[in-house]
Amino acid sequence: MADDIPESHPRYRSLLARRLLTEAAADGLLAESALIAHGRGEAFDYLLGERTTASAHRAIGEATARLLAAGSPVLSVNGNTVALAADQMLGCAAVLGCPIEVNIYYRTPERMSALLVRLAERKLAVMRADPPDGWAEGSEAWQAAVLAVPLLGDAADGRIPGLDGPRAACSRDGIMQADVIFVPLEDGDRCEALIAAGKQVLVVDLNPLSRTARAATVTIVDELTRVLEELLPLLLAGAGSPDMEWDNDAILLDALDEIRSGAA
Ligand code: PTJ
Repeated sequence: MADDIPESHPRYRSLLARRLLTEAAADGLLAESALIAHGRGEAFDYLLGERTTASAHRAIGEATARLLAAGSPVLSVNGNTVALAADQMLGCAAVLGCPIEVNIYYRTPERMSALLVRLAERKLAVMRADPPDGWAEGSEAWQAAVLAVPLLGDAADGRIPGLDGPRAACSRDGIMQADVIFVPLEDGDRCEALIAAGKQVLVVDLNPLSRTARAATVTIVDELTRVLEELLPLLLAGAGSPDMEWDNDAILLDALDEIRSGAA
């Protein structure tokens, strides 16, 4: 797919992400503004030093604990997330035994169907691959766990209360009934509506000033693929209990401090 980008290139990860996104755009998976959203993310990542900060590590740990403690977790994916990290999201869903719901802001039947087809294809690839380090139950159990991941979103038989139009559509068996939702690159309105509906919303957003970052229960201010590299092993290892005193504002202030000190 991106064989012509040498791994030794100092900007390998950035070039790879751009390649994955431009290919996904050509395949009809992405919203028209997806590359603008990615560019904004890249700019914040530059300012954060393109690394997972100490407070982001803490937020990833908290998200892990909340996902593992959830009664009914759901991983919500949009176009950018499928393009960048379909395999990692499927791995996390397999470990958690939970659904993945395609829930996109710019909803069209064509994109919904293209994203679900892509996830189904990647599901077969992840099944055939070796289980991740830390999966102790062997290959057959891994294949069964990946196979069992429900891919939701098509039915749109639920609605997120307090939102109008297609962006309110969701799945009754997914987001509608979930208590904890992990949703990278969420829209601010929808994040607020999910919180108002009593759900815990765990987001990944490189912009610590966004409405999503400020509204979420737990905000991981970090780049999505870096987050997932850390989240999967933590889910496999198990984690402590959720912190009932979790101070999300402190995480956002810390990210802003990181940006200020890096720029100084
Ligand atoms: O697939 P759809 O229809 O749901 O549309 C997806 C996009 C991303 C186009 C849509 O949700 C959108 O317009 O998003 P925004 O409002 O531009 O917000 C995207 C946020 O994600 C910005 O704050 C970016 O900084 C951040 N972001 C972008 N890429 C990454 C990221 N955060 C973490 N990791 C990334 N790779």
